[in-house]
Amino acid sequence: MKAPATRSAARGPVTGPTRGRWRRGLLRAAVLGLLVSVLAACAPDAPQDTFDTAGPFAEAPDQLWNIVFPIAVGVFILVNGILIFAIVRFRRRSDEDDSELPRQVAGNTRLEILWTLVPAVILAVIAVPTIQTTFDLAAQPDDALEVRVVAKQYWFEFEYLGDEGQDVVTSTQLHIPTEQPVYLHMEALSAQQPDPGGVGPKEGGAAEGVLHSFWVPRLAGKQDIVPGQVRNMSIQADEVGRYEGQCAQFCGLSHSRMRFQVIAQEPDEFQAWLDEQSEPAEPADEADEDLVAEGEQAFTEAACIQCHAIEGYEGPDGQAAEVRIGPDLTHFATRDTMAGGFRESNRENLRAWLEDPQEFKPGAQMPNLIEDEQMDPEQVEPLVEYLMSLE
Ligand code: HEC
Ligand SMILES: [Cu+2]
Repeated sequence: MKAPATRSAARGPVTGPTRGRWRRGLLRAAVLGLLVSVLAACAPDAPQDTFDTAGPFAEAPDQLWNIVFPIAVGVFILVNGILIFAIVRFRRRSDEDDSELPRQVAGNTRLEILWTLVPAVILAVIAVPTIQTTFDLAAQPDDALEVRVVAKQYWFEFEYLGDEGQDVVTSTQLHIPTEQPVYLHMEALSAQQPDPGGVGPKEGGAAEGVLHSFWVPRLAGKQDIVPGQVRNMSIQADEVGRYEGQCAQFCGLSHSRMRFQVIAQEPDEFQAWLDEQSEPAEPADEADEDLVAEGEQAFTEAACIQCHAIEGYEGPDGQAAEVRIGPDLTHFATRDTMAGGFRESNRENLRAWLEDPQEFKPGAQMPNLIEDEQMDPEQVEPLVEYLMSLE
């Protein structure tokens, strides 16, 4: 059948008031959308700005963007320009407008070839630097510091590898030296099973983690961490500073509270930090010794020892704390954020955390030990004193 020759034959008449309401709604949505985008771009201090790159592994994808974005804008303007032209030029001018349809060009071979070839050429041109950059970013850089990253619900563990790593394990705050590439070996592990340590396949339940994604926008692109696999990526910071990161893949109830910080230090300061972390904590001077001793004992009695490692710890019967289900607490007091880096680490927050982890961080995989009758409420204060002495 031939297409209907007139427009009013093709569809029923749209009455005036309905059309007006539609137009006003569309206009409002457009203005609101524009306003939101403009306001979002005005954030004065954006700690996770992908354009404010701070190292080569973030600059490479940014440079790619510099090529692709102008092309995309060109295509956008061209396509939408033609679209708007067609809408305005061939619009129905009134309800009584019975004019002919514009000239139909379906099946025009020359046009078909043109608009197949042009995008193909554009994509081919973009593919060259994209593939090059992808391969460059995937290679392990020379002289890299190697760190294992473990993603768990809902926090990151960091294990410094090799002899120079000195078996240091920490969480939530990743210290790195400036101007040196850091090559990450990333795994997703179960939140309830102990982490046996080391890169590679894991036995039993430890491997049963969920999908996460490691993202420090100013230092590198985003990399998914898939359970049962080791995913690699490099980061590097050219300047001393603190770079905010987060899990960027929905991984459960407290996904939005799964953050971390990369702390870049001068190489000698970093080395001093690493040396210090490799030793048991030195009790802080201002700590109340009796309370600390009480807290140290409570650490075993209140079941903390079943999930947390503390290097050099000795329980009432000489027990060592070595289980890696929750974060390693050896130098807990040297970190200034806690529980996935979404809150400051201080006495008040620590108290709130121990009293009710679920209230503090919904979905957290640390049980409420008071409710479970493992911990006496009286033990909270000594535990706070003890943990805050771990420097
Ligand atoms: C069943 C395992 C388990 C037990 C028992 C347990 N925790 Fe935890 N703990 C965890 C997990 C898992 C996390 C990480 C939660 C998160 O951030 O989502 C955690 C986090 C913490 C943190 C924050 C650490 C950091 O670096 O951010 C502290 C402090 C802590 N626990 C102290 C304790 C104390 C004290 C006890 C004993 C009263 C205890 N935990 C008992 C599993 C446990
Ligand atoms: Cu996550």
